[in-house]
Amino acid sequence: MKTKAAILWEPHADYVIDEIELDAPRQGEVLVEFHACGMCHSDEHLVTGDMALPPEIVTMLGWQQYPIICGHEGAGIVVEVGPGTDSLAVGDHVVTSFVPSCGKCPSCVSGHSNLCDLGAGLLAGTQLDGTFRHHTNDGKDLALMCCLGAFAHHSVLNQASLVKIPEDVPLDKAALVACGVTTGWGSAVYAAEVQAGETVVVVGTGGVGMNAVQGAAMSGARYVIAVDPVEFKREQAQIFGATHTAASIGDAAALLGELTWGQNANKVIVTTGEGNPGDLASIMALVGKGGRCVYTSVANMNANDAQLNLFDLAMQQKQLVGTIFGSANPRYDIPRLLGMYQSGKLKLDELITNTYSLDEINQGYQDMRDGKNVRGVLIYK
Ligand code: CXF
Ligand code: ZN
Repeated sequence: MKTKAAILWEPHADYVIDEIELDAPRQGEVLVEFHACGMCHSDEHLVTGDMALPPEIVTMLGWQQYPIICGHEGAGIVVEVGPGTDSLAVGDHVVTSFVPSCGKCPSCVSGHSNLCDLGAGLLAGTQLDGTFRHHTNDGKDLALMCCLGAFAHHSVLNQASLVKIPEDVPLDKAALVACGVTTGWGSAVYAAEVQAGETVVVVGTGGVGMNAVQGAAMSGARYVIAVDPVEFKREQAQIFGATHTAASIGDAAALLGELTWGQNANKVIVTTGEGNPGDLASIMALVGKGGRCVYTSVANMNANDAQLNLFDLAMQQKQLVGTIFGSANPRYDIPRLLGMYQSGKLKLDELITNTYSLDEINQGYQDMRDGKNVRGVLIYK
């Protein structure tokens, strides 16, 4: 079939909106008609090249990175099922999961499906079986971000990459929980294990960080300090439960010192759109004795050097932990978070600053770069 997609032909380029050819779903796959897709900062790493592998590695592995269809925060409806699909049916409402869950590997069966073994293929560009379903009209294969490709009106995806959701949740709100909400909220609740009365700093309050603020406040933190250079985001953070705001890490350090009489933060959660290895030392200085820094941001995948005072790390018994997908279990936590939204306990409506059509995707990403959006959402239907 034909559908419409935003194609990124190479790093540092605009998305090109074009008609594409989509194959029928194969074993365990479904055709999804997307209704909405959030515009996460992680897609931007394909544009900046931060997530670009060296070309010789890509060739050696038989992978493809460009041209690619990005988009990993999608929500839609199943319109066709392929053979052997046992967990989804036509008409099911679904959101994407940017890490698939096979349900069988050691990570999945031990309750860490954000680390599913199928994640090994996230950068391959293909579907999970190593082949392509998406092609240009003149027959060139198109890669997919995280096996998804939600910057398109339709995609063919493996059932392991989809989570069924209740039909009464609006799909534009549901899309947010596919990545940003779950990643941010889980960073606070699971990875940081924020406890009642704690002092929490969230560095970077975009579509992920705003939900770390929300998760920390929900966990009973006494102080939640939102750090962002953009005034609009500092204002918005207060809607999600920030008790204080700071424009920079330096300002946050001064504020923390006053609020805690020098004890500093129990938890620091790093959710900047891009991870900057040069910031690590100043971020770790915000962490108090016995405290924990949770690193959620995506940094350049080829950057290996970061500054860290190892004496301070050991002597103050600090922890530095990474997290993917907020250490959540997509198939458990996505419906759980949507249930909390339906009961009025989780804010989703307030996260959407602007909506765009697929044709307006480049404007939407420019608005993100300009700090105008907590989350921009593409609406297809
Ligand atoms: C990212 C993590 C790296 C792969 C793409 C998705 N997470 C959230 O945006
Ligand atoms: Zn994302």
